[in-house]
Amino acid sequence: MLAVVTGGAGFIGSHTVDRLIAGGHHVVVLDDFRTGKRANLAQHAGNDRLTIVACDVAHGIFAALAPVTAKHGPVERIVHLAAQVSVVHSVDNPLTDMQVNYGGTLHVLEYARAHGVKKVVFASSAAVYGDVVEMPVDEDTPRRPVSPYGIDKLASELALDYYAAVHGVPATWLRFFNVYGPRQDPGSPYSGVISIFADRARAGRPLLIFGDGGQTRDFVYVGDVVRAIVAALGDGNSRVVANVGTGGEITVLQLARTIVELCGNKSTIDHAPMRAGEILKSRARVDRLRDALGIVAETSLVDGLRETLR
Ligand code: UD2
Repeated sequence: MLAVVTGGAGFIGSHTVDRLIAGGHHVVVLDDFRTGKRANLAQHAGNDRLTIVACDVAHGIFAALAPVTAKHGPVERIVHLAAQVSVVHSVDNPLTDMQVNYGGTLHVLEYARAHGVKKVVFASSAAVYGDVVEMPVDEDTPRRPVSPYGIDKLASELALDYYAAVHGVPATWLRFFNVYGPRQDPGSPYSGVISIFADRARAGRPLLIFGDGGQTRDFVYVGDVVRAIVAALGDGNSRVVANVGTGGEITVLQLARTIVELCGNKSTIDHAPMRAGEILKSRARVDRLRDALGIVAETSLVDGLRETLR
């Protein structure tokens, strides 16, 4: 199978590529390398089943894919992960967010429609729900995003549903909760909290918690997320949406303590004011992930943290 992974040089993307290549597929990575890194794919150097093309999805993917398909045949499946990933950035730059995160999805869908792609899998987000009181959150919870990022992810979901219904482009979309694991970049203040805490705790530096640390998140290991992506890439489940989480939750304070303990050093835990727009609780209902896609997150938080720290 020839599969395209947009954002394939990123954190989740590169793990997806690893899995698809291990499964014997030919993979084409489209990435603009703004946040993706070639180093994330260095393990496949010299493998002729991986083709890497520099491409910004906001500008379309037809031209980037034409030489590849001329050589290797038609694209059968697309995993669309390329995105502007920061919620905070989207608040300050809603137009860029729309161009990349919604526009990019439309470009992918236009390609899929024109070329009869057999499945598009899209990375949506828990951000489409906004601030929800009732936990766990199921997929039918009203979508009330509170950021341009969440709005563009939701708009993308609607576009997928429309292209599936009207143009017959099979599509499945997954709402990721808090994904973590190796290769997540701790480089920005808005990087995933586990990447930041791991980076600091390893160096014995203080961990900074925003608020009292009582807020909870459903942290799901990237290996489990990739299993869900690959399951969704198969036939069936068109117009199906599923949360991707563990169904559990942990407070940020407990998380910080666990990471310090695993590192076995003396990082202190400090506090700063709560971030604006912060949600207090987040936990996925994961029945649909199990029932529709046959996936249950199986990596415990401690095992996933150990792997991340290693
Ligand atoms: C996650 C997603 C985001 C969006 C959102 C939807 C990640 C990295 N981000 O944002 O893309 O889908 O969910 O709701 O998955 N924290 C600290 N100290 C730090 C960094 C973070 O205390 O140094 C706290 C932060 O205030 C929050 C929690 O840790 O309560 C998780 O923060 P995050 O940035 O990893 O993810 P989140 O849930 O804000």
